[in-house]
Amino acid sequence: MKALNYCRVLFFLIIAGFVQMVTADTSKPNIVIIYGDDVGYGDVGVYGSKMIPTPNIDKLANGGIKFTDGHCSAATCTPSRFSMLTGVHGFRHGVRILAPNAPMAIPTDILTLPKMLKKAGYETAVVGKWHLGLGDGKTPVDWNGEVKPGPLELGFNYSFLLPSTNDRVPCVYLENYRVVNLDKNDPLYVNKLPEGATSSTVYPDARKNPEAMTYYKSTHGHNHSVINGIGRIGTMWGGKSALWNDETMADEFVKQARSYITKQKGSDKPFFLYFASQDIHVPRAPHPRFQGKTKLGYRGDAMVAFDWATGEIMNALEENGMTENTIVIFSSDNGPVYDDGYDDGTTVKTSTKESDGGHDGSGPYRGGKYQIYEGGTRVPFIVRWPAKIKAGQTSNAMMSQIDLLHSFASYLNVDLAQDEAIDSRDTWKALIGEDNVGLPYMLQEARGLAVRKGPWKYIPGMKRTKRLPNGKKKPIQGKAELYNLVDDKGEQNNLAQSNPEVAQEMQKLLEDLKNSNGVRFE
Ligand code: NG6
Ligand code: CA
Repeated sequence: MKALNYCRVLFFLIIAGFVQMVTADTSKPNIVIIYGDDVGYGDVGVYGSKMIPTPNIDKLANGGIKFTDGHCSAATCTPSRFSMLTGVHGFRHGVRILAPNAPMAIPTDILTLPKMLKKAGYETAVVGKWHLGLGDGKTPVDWNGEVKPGPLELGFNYSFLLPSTNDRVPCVYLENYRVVNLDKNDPLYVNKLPEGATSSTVYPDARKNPEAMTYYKSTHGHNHSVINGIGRIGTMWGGKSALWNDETMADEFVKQARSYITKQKGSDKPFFLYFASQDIHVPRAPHPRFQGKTKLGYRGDAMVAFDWATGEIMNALEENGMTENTIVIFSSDNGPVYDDGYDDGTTVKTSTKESDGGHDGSGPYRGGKYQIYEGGTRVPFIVRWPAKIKAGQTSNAMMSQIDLLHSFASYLNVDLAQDEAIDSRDTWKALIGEDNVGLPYMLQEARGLAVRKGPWKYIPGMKRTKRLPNGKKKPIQGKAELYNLVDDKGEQNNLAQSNPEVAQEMQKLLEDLKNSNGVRFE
């Protein structure tokens, strides 16, 4: 009898699994982007990290494709996110790292990734770090009323945000248009108290009260309002009941993402979730259960927390029977940084040898966050989609996040107008492992631009000013740099002098791309 029941259950499970397989509509997969903040190429196990355990991210990579030449479009946050969500390079819109309370960087009348996906019938949501500005810039944002325009005007149906960065005010969560848990009697103001306004809560100013920084001290910058014992960029008043807790931020975002995923179960629409973790950006404040999990201080421990969060998203998909037909993309907004303004005990890289207590967040690449070298934009780039993508692949195709918009549009048959997503190209085949070349050329953005084509990487000489002993400033023209990344992945041997034709050709390509405003440049 028992055996018979067992057989029945087994039979039922096989049929249920089969039904799920045949009903999964691979023409409209769910899409989840898991986006890290300042996570470098070498911070992930499958990319070579030995000192930070990342079993969940490794599992994701082993279940799909690990790209070794995958890039964010810029070496800092705002332009990278801008490009991923619009398919347009940040420099075309003058996009830089945004200050607290900055207005929206993305105009509401241009195409975005979530708007395009909505056209294809998707439900769309963003959970996590925003840092793309809020409000129209004409009237100051009213943090006590409806905060808009924001992600909902850019095509997201739902948003749960850390409005700027975790080192900038306001230190509150924003759900759709409203600050979460805000007490009307303690209104929230950012950067400026409106005339006549008072606020019951005033936070210490780190410049006058450095002793208020009890969590750890800021080593440079980050010295305005002190919130939760941590100095922040910018001043805020009020909103005490709404303050986030830095140590539970990862838990909060996971909770929101889980709840969103679970709500999609049974829906006849596919969904897109942009999950943007604050880890491992400063101030790194991993939950105590992650503290001490690595020998690398809070930076390494925050990476362990991010790995946990990644695992939780994967578990949520699994629990809802969505693993098979969800494309999960894992990446980061820029390369690694060690000391980014907080005295959090992160060991500055001195050696890449574990025995020396070293860890190289850029892996074998030169430079990191803010820099034009490969370490600034070459980041972990993982794609998994069990229904279509064979597990266990490594691809050396040159890829950029800026191309996701066009690639998805082409798979989902959404037409793009000539003036939409102009820098985004269709790399769909490479994305699913059917082409291992990827992009023929690629722009990289930091303070200036660089261009890659074939084996070559070209960085034009930057104009700088030099201070002379007499105090006067003299403009100097920096040297152009040309590297052959096939022979020299660490960008050590500048070949610009010995290969002037190649350098010239690359300079021309860069100029052409830069000047191709308004028209799609294929
Ligand atoms: C810098 C901050 C840095 C970080 C960065 C933005 C100082 C001294 N440094 O201005 O801590 O917040 O901006 O990082 O203020 S990003 O990943 O969002 O681009
Ligand atoms: Ca970042």
